[in-house]
Amino acid sequence: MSKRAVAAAALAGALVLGLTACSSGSGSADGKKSDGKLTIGFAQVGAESGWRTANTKSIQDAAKKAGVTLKFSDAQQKQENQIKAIRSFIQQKVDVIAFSPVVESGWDTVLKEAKNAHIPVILTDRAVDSKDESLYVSFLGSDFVEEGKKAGDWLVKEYAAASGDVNIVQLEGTTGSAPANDRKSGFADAIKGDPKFKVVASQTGDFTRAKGKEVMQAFLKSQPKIDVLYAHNDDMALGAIQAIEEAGKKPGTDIKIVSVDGVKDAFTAMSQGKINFDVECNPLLGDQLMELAKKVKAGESVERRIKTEEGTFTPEQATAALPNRQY
Ligand code: GZL
Repeated sequence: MSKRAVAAAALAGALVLGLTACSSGSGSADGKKSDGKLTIGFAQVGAESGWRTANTKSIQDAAKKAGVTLKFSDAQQKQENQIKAIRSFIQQKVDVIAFSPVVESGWDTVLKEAKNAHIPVILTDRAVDSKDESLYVSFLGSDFVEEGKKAGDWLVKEYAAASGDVNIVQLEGTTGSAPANDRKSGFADAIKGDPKFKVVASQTGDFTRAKGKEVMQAFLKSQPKIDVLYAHNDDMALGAIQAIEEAGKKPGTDIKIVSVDGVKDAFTAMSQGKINFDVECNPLLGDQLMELAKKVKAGESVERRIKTEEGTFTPEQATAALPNRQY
């Protein structure tokens, strides 16, 4: 066969292969993938913090590794955008919907639409306050009350010998979100036994560095004496550190800081003595989510509540962990 004929045959073969590959994923008439591949629609909160970025990467990497088709949306911390994304996933007839609810309330209507479309829902990271437990099959994420308690327990130990008032300012997470509500209540429970601990100011910094800095600047102006900052996440703590330093004070010394998440930038601040204690909140939920979604699609029973493993870090522990910290 001439060279030209061989080349023509090879090109024809490649074209056929290509078309076959494209058509095999098209699925049945209703648009639902029928090639056995799992398709997940994931509605992410946003990209507000180092924790969220690590969480998104974990989910995207895990989907690739598991051969899962991931339809991903970033809601820019707006509930209406998450609801729109969930409705779009219902229209696209995905196999499973997963999301991290930006706030606890206001989900029943759209989750009932998913239920009526026979699309199972998995909650990751944050919870909803719906009374109707049939609206989701499982909740994979941290125990935020426990995280707040760990922060408070550390403070009680740290100030065991102190006699005078310990004035605390609190940077809260996104208003109405499960981590903000629960980290606040867990912390309050841990310190309520000793009247010397006084939360003299508490305001949302919306989990961002910029807002955390802005609110800390206001605290520094309005509060005559601040001994401790309790930040519901590291990004707000890092923003607050900038404000404290610009006010001529030493974070970690003049104002002690206890935070939550355990991201790399916070560990760097801890190694510099600027944050005194960090309660880990594990963002690496991707692999567990893929396994869970595969079981759900296969009709297997799954646990209603799956809590993530996480620890706490002193400056020494954070410094030692820094070189290998993934996020
Ligand atoms: C907690 C997560 C929180 C993090 C913040 O699981 O929802 O949202 O603590 C993030 O950093 O913005």
